[in-house]
Order: sequence, then structure tokens, then C-alpha cells
Amino acid sequence: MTKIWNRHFETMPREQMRQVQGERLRDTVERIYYNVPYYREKMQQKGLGPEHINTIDDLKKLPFTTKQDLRDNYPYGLFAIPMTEIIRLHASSGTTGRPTVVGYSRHDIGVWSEVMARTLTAAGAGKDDFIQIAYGYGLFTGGLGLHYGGEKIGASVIPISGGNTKRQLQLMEDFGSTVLACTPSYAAYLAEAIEESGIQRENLKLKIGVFGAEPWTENMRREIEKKLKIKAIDIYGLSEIIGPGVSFECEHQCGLHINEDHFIPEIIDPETLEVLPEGELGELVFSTVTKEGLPLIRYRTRDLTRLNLETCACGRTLVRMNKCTGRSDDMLIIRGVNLFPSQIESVLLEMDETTPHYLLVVDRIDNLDTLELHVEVEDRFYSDKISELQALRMKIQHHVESTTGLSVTVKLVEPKTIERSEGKAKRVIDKRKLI
Ligand code: DLL
Repeated sequence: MTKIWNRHFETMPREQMRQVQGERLRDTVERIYYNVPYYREKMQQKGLGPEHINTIDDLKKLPFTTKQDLRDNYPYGLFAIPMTEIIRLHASSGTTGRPTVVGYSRHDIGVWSEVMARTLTAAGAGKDDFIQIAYGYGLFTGGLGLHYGGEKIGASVIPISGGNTKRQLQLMEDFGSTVLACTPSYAAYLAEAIEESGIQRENLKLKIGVFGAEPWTENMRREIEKKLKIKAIDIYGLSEIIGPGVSFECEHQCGLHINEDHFIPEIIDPETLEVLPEGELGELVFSTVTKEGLPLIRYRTRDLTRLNLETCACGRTLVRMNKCTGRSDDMLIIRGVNLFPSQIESVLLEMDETTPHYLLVVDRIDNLDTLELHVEVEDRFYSDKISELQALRMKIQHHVESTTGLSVTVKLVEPKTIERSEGKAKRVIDKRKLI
């Protein structure tokens, strides 16, 4: 039978869940109204007081929160409890300006461990497992998030942190790691490194991967699963909401279950800000309803996905979100055409000759956007014959153009020359933004 960490909440009938969410929302709104001046003002501007929020249906009355609001109140302005009650700080770097700072009370660390215990249990991990945590430890939430969850389920946690690939492989073999936790791009890199190291796969005990923190496609999943001979599970989260542990896949790999007794999701149209009906694609928004340190109401993630309320084959009733393959702010607009880097990744992984290691270089020359794709060729297809490489270049160009509708210049590069990432991968250089 499917193992479920918290059967009560993870399989709760939907109507009961809405009840729980409504009660918790009411409590959270009361706390932020009295403790966070920023929220009090925003609610007052809308003519709202805590008495107006009674059920989950009242959620849509509340104002949104954005990353900019966190920046404007840097570092601690949105915290809802005194600093004496905050026992941990994390931060996410972001692309511009100041980091976003998040704070946890002891209770919050408990919530985080709980949702991570659910995540790891759904991935198939338990007491007998050795979890190699190759997410970065530090201000990034990946390392410590997985760490507390791993300890909570009673697994043996190996807090190796990111990087130092040689050591990762040595410990993986010597310590008998059964679960690998890292970004999918680092997992792809480790798979390559294992092939090169001469380590025999049968000497490794690896069986599960818990990968997240960046978008990755189904094709990438299949590639990693094949190369590492493991089951690769997608996990999603963001620092502002708690870190990893917001949602997780189960063994059926058909959408990520959201821990919605703690984080209530909505999908909105990013332009009109209207809430969209179940199943429609839009921007994911979360309200935290159990957090004490930094409760956030209707936080706009910028991640694009859709929700599915059907009960999963695993028995969980928790609403599922689709794999996130793009963010509204990752989307490139090239000559008016929308392009997500994940579309390129998918094309490359469908071809035998190429690896998922690529770099998109976008520029503007004479007022016209240009798109250049640097692709690494699989070792065995890298040839000295110019004509063969030329044919391959044309083939990739054709595939990319027919999938995306954009003309592209393809540059083939030698195997292992595109920089590997030990954390989140960088796939795009947009020179238009640098000007
Ligand atoms: O990346 C938390 C995390 C750590 C999640 C380890 C999973 C595993 P941030 O650094 O704040 O937090 O980045 C959050 O990363 O808004 C998404 O755009 C992206 N992201 C996270 N997980 C996934 C995923 C952590 N599974 C931002 N698929 C989010 C796609 C993801 N994107």
C-alpha cells in the first residue's frame, strides 16, 4: 500500500479541507491585521477588517502580495512576531537587488519538517534510507529543508551540500546512498560524472531522486531516470512560502500534491488578476495559513501551472499542480513570440545526438532580436567530419524552428564545454537586458 505520512490531512475529504482552510485563514488574517502594519493598511484601503474574512470563499477579497512588497519591507518589515521568537532566517538571492529574507519561528520549523516528511514519504523514502542531500546548505532553503524532513522520517541524513562532484560520488558509493536530493541539472551532471568515473552502477544503492528548485521537463526526467536507474520525483517550493515542501509528487508522477492545509493555492490571470477556474493555466498564488514568522497572503509566485482537484491513484485528495515548466518572468519574448527555455530542452532531449546541456543567447542587432542556441553534442556523435556536423546542425535548427516558430542560429559545441551547474542552472543570456 502507498505510504502516506499524514493520512488525516493528505486524504481529507475536500469539503472538510475547505473548512480547515477557512478556519486557518481567518486566524491568519486576524494575526496579520493586528501585527503587520503593511497588511493592516492594505486591508483598510480595501475597506476590509478581520471580521470580513470568515470562509475560504472570502480569500479573493484580500490583497495580493508580491516580491516587491517583500523588498520594500526589507529585511523584517512583514514579520508577524517579535524577533525574539524567530529562530531561523533564510534568504533567496534573486536576480536583482536585495535578497528576500524569510524568518521562521520554532512552530514554523515544525511545519516545514512536517511537509518535508510528507514529501520524502511520498517519494518512497523511509527509515531504511540514506539520503544524500546535495542541495546547497546555507541561506538557500534546499539543504536544510530536506535535512529536517529526512531526520523527521528517521532516515540517515548525509548533509554533504552541493558541489565537489568527486566527493559526492565517493560518498554515494561508500555510504550506500539510496536517495539523492539535488537540482535536476546537478543530477544530470552527476549521472555524467558517474559514467566517466568508472564506478559500476551495481556498486551504487541509489533508487530515488528528489529533484526540484528549477524547471525540468518530462524528457529530462526520463533521461535522468534512465542514466541513474532511479525513480525521479519532482518537488516544488519557494523560500517565501516555506522553502521545499510546498508540493510534491507521489510514485504516480502525475502532478504535485500541494500541502494545502498549510498553503492555499489559487490560479490567477496575471494580467487581469482574476481567479481562474480549475484546470486553466495561469499564475500560481499562495496564502500561508499556519505560519507565524512570515505569513503571506495571496503571494504571487510568477510560476505558471494549472490545478487538478481529482483524487490521485495514491489516495491523496490534496489538490495537484502540474509540473511548472516556466515562470512568467522567465518567458522570453523574441520577435513577439513567447519562448520558454524548457521548450528548447524538450526538443534537444527528443534527439539522440544532443545532450540537455545548452545555452540560449538572445541579442538585439539592428533592432531585431536574434536567438542563438549553443548545444552540446553527445560524445559518440561528435565527429571530425564537417559535413556530418553541418547536417546535425541543420537538423537541430529545423526541429527548434518547427516547435517554437522562431528562426534560430545553432552552434554545436564540444561535449562537456557548457558550464555545469551544482545548483540552479543558468540557461539564458539575454544581452538585450544588459544594455
Ligand atoms: O528553490 C526551494 C526548493 C528547494 C524547492 C529545493 C525544491 C527543492 P527559491 O530559491 O526561493 O526556493 O526558488 C523558488 O524556484 O518560484 C520556482 O520558480 C522554482 N522552482 C522550485 N521548485 C521547482 C520545481 C527553492 N520543482 C522558485 N519545478 C520557484 C519548477 C521550481 N520550478
